[in-house]
Amino acid sequence: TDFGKDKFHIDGPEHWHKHYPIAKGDHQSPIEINSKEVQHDPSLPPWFVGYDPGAAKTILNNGRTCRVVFDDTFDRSVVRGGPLQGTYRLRQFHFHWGSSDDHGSEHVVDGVKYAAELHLVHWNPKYSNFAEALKQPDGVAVVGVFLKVGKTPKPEMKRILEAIDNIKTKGKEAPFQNFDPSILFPKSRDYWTYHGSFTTPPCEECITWILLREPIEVSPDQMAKLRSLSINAETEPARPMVDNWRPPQPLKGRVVKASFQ
Ligand code: SG4
Ligand code: ZN
Repeated sequence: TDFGKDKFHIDGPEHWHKHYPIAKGDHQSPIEINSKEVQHDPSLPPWFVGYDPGAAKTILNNGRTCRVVFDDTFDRSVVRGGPLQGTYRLRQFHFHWGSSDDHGSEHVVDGVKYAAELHLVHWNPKYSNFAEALKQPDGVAVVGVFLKVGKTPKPEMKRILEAIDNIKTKGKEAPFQNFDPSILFPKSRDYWTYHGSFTTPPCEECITWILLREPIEVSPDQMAKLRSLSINAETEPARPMVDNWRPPQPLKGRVVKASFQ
């Protein structure tokens, strides 16, 4: 794969900077969160989403992840509050995961790698479109949710995991409608926030990260279902889609803020 474990692979994260110099920039993601070094900021407001289930459009396998895409032609599904100025529009969500339960997340918390990480990608509509937004330091907001493996399946994951059967191989896309992704959130709205980047090339430094402290729990079967996706096209030899995470990048003096004590 292009990611995580194969760090010395010719296309791996260690090599991205040769084509995308910003991959060695000062605001790269993911990072390791060290809870002893984060700064509690009592002035950080709570964050809110208003997601319209009707904005969900399709689910697709792009050979790197599975992604659910939303209509973002107007302020239909938005996140606001927290560290953000104004509202940001939901464009898509996707997951990162590992080949086994002991790794797979991109952000690492006090040395803990979760089995997977959900990213909900939103853009700032004060810029004319997504492509313009990702050239701006305040262009994009990603809400990150950790997935850990436990006994209890997360029923809210069911529709996504069922849809996976229709997009097993690279390039497949299927309708995915009437879905409000806020059903995937944990109970607590506590978060860490910092300024960072996309975790795939070109790794633009345009993201306000809102990382939720509380992980959601999924069952081993549910994790296995994610790993049943393939990075190959239908006619090619089977290669599982696993370890599509980038490892933590240097903090370079950034201070992570916490909304909670
Ligand atoms: C995944 O590869 C998504 O499929 C990409 O979405 C996304 O890139 C990329 O992750 C990086 O996003 O939240 N992990 S991340 O930093 O959203 C973009 C698409 O390629 C630009 C559309
Ligand atoms: Zn991501």
